[in-house]
Amino acid sequence: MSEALKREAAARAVAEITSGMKVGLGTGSTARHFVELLGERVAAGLDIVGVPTSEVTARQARECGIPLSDLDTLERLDITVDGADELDADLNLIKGGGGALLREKIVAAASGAMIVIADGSKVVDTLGRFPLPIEVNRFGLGATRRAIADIMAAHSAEGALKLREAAAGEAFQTDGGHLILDAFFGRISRPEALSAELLDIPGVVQHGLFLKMCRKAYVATPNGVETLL
Ligand code: ABF
Repeated sequence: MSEALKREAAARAVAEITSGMKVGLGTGSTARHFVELLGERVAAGLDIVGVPTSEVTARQARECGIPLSDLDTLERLDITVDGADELDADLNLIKGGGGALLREKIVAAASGAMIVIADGSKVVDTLGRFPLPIEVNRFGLGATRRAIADIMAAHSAEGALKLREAAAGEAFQTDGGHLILDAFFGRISRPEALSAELLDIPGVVQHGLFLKMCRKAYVATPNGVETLL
């Protein structure tokens, strides 16, 4: 999908931001358009404060002149705008392809509303074509892997469970110092049950299923930006 179309979707989200708002700033290429366009509005006088969902986004936001704070100071936000790897008709999401799912979920959960901006290729009938990112503690990785693999089997997963690498032979590390296992389900027919079962595993920190958190999506398509509610 063209960057121009993604930027158009981001512009629709920016239009919802008003002075006085505390705004969660998402991660990824589409969220970057949001940060850049929001920065232009801040330069024109919009009075907001942002909370980034990753170190990458924090750098982008500073470059764009957006005043930043954090969730220790603010506790609650008005709105979060973020990208997604998949979204279904119920606006349930898979996120975490960029490795920021934990802070993204913390920020989204602290927000009064979450808006997703994405290109049309992210819309699916059933979640799971995109591998589900699972953020895990380094301690006891073998036991955690086994527990997740057992759950994948119980959910008829079609594929493997892979440790995400930053480079050949080097494990990717999240901002929080954890690792990510990518679980290739193929399709996830019972996302609520899967979410609860994964979170029951002690070594699982968080996963990329964002269920009932998003209330609106601006989706870029060749025919223009569609609004999903
Ligand atoms: C981030 O946005 C991640 O959760 C997700 O993987 C990514 C999608 O990136 P893009 O907008 O570049 O497709 O929030």
